[in-house]
Amino acid sequence: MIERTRIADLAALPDGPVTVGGWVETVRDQKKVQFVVLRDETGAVQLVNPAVRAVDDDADDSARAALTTTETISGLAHGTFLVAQGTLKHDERVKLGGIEVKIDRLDVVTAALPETPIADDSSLDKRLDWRFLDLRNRKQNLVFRIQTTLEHAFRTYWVERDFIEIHTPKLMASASESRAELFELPYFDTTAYLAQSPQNFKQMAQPAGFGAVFEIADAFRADPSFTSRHATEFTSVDAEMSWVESHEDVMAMHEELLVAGITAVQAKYGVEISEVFGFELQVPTAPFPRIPLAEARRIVAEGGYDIPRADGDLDPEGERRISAYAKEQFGSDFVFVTDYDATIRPYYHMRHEDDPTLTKSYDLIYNGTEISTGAQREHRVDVLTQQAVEKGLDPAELEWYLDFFRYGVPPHGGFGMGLARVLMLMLGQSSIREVTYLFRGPTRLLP
Ligand code: AMO
Repeated sequence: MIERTRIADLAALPDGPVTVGGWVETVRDQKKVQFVVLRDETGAVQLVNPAVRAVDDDADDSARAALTTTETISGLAHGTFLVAQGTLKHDERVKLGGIEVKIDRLDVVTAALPETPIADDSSLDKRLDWRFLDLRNRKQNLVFRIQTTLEHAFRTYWVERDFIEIHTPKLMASASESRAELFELPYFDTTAYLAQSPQNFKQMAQPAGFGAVFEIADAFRADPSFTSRHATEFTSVDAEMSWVESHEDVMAMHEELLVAGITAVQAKYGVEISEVFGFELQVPTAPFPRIPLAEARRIVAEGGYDIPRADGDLDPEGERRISAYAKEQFGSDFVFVTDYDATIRPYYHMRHEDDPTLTKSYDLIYNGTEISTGAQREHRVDVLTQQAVEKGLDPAELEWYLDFFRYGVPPHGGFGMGLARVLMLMLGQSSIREVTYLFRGPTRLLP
């Protein structure tokens, strides 16, 4: 490894020799002194160089080297990667972190082209065209450090409770959710479909005797829409567990998981989030409020908004309104909307014993937008088959899935949650494109 001190670690060092490496953020080339703001993955530091603009013919080697360094700095393009050796000095007057590095030697590693294709005010689409440059921004960098911590905390929560991590195939012989939004591809002499969700295979872990499982992996939806919350490929955070008595057990695990995740993010990045995003990240407290869908519809209607389909799901405006209600009434950024009508839920959701028109299911809404769907599953194969038929599905095509329920299976339930949606809503961003490493949508396959 090339030896260097990470910029964030400089502040803890005493004054003295250091080596730093990173890319050029800004250059201020004054007559007598030059300043370079150098950034690496941890932060930024000011490098300073007393400018040597000319030397006499009989100048010694060190004077000539100083001239070369000055000329190099004058020619530095934004984005150039370099390594600088120098002397660290703590100085309260330096705005950027109270430290600076006086350059002794500077080596350009790779020079950038002089014109940077994007600027801070470029459109989101343009920034995504140049995502590798866009990601150099402190804000984007922070998003992905937060994502790492969030996923790690989710995994830790599950691993500590003996959930098994699974990796289900993304090439499938049939649809995992509905036949809409399905990507189809040639597969030797047959057709394969990209998994819309690990739904079938995380359920398979129940008759397999795994008890409880989770997966964090890609899911694909051929969704032609251009909303701020839809992608054609997204990271789905999924869990499924045995022995649930109702969707209530799934919600209880789900809210604990989110509290654990956001607590970890707040502990590690709370200060930086308030610096960079300008707000205090709120750690939620469990239990989150639960509102049955029928009541949610009534609350939203009483608030003066008519959901387009009176017997349907909440539309985005309905979600915003029920979320605002939960915030106002319960002080909660999260709300579970429960007990969806069977007509608007998949056949595999279990229905209430006392009212088969309703499912034992929920959507989780966070700061105004749906982030997740969960449910207890129907594990009785005769009921499951009947529900599939009612939905117009051909049981013959589902035989491989129905087999999971024919050789003994415990009652079970779980949820799927879009990782980018959680991040977008946690960080108050306007689109999942901002918090997805490389977004995929109907018109975006590059980079
Ligand atoms: P559902 O279809 O509601 O449920 O998806 C679960 C969650 O996945 C995210 N999501 C998306 N994110 C970005 N772009 C998309 N096109 C997209 N589609 C879905 C959302 C959504 O809430 N099998 C069930 C889950 C379960 O019951 O376990 C399912 O897939 O955050």
